Amino acid sequence: MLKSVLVANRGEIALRVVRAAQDLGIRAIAVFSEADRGAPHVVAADEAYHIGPAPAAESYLRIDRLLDAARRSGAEAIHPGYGFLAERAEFAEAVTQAGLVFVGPAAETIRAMGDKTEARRTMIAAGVPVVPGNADPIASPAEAGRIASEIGVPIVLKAAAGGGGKGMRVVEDLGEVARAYEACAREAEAAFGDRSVYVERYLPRPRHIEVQLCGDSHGRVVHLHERECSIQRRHQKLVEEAPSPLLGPKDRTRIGEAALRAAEAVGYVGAGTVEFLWQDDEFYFLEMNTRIQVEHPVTEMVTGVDLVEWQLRIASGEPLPLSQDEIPIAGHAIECRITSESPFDGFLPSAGSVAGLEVPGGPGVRWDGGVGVGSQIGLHYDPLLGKLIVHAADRSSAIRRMARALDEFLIAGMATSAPLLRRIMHEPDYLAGRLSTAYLEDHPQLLSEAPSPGEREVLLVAVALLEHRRRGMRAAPRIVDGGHPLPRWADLPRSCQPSGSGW
Ligand code: MV4
Repeated sequence: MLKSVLVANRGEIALRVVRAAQDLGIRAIAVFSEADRGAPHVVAADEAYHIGPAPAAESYLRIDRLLDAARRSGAEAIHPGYGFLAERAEFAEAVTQAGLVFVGPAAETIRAMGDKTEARRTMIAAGVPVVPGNADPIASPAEAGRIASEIGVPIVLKAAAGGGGKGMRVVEDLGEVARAYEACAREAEAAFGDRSVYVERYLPRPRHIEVQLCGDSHGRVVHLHERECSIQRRHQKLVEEAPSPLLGPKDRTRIGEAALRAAEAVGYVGAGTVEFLWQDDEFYFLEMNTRIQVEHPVTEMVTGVDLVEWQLRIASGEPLPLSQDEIPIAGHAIECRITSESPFDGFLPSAGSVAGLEVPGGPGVRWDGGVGVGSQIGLHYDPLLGKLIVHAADRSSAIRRMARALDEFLIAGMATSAPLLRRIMHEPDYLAGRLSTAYLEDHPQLLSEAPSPGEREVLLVAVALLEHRRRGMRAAPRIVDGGHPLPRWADLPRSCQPSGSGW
């Protein structure tokens, strides 16, 4: 087993990795930018190294500074988390060349899956279904037009070096293809330094289902079933669950086996995910993510596997702890992402200081957070504050439990996604499992402003209640603001309550 690992990340995932390492008796080494002094991942780690000013380009993205911190700390391995450098082949390569263990797949695997046309060709060769289209980069506008007329509109043009929806262009009209191709290639050149573009048939309302994989360095691969990630906004997921509510046992087996073929085709080592689009009883390979993902906890809750522990065991050269038939699904799990964005203001990022934080608890509730009271939430990094995850026997119990946990959850000091998530947990289509990647566009009422909740009043009550609970007082509080008694949380009009009729 590794003895030490440097966590090249911040926020909730850095804390998540620190905890998993410490659970295994591995010394956890944090790094931090100027903005993250005293952050929870830093406090929790066994050691921490300053790597530069707040901007990520001068800290968390600086390979030289990370390697220097690794050298100074004597770290044996580097865990990249997600985002930042997690899927940069040159980082994995630099880590290995420095004589350290990269907790993730080989640099060549990262590079091969980062090129979306190469990934498509690999999957076709492995017998994994891909969206109809072409697998080679398109050479000219004329060729784009020819392929489009073969497969028919609508089509989507994608950057070979893209992924995650960046540089995607939907074309509805054959006459527009050549111009769209030029624009897409130009954008791809500017964004990724690579103007290669490929074509797929466009699926209008697909569901997004992904399969979790783990491979060890002894040639074995298992999958840990699927996650449903259809509720998203501009490619940022909001709610994820496992298993997918609309997959029967037969389809579950089909998609799991396809994901295993994908992993075997690239000799996958580490934790990874195969993303599929699902439409009309068919599924199609989309991308392979060569990292631990934000939504990994829902898989952990239904399989009982600690995926970060597995990553560290795999990186230590250990065999996979379980075989495929030892990984059943038990119950249902849901994750809600709490971000510092205002859902009723076009998801405007919201900055501020965390004035109060009340984290839910009780049976089947998990909070993977990266902030504490006093944390400054700025605009330098991703807005993810933490993730609320619940597990229950079945989907409707899990939804009720999530609604309850969201009611308990309280963060004061900035706008968050929590009110929107509460609404989703009561929305009939969500309850019925009628999900698609167009869910939010199809339910615009969820994004309309709450009926005059008296935001300041609610906030004052929240902060006062937090203070009350912090002092360990039990009696019902009488909260007074400027001489006027304020209502208790439970006394607020229903429209002001997170779980009230207005939500
Ligand atoms: C698509 C598609 C429809 N048809 N490809 C967006 C993220 C990137 N990984 C690929 N994406 C899509 N590719 C074809 N041929 C629709 C999407 C898409 C999407 C995919 C997954 C999750 C959310 C999405 C939201 C909008 C569009």
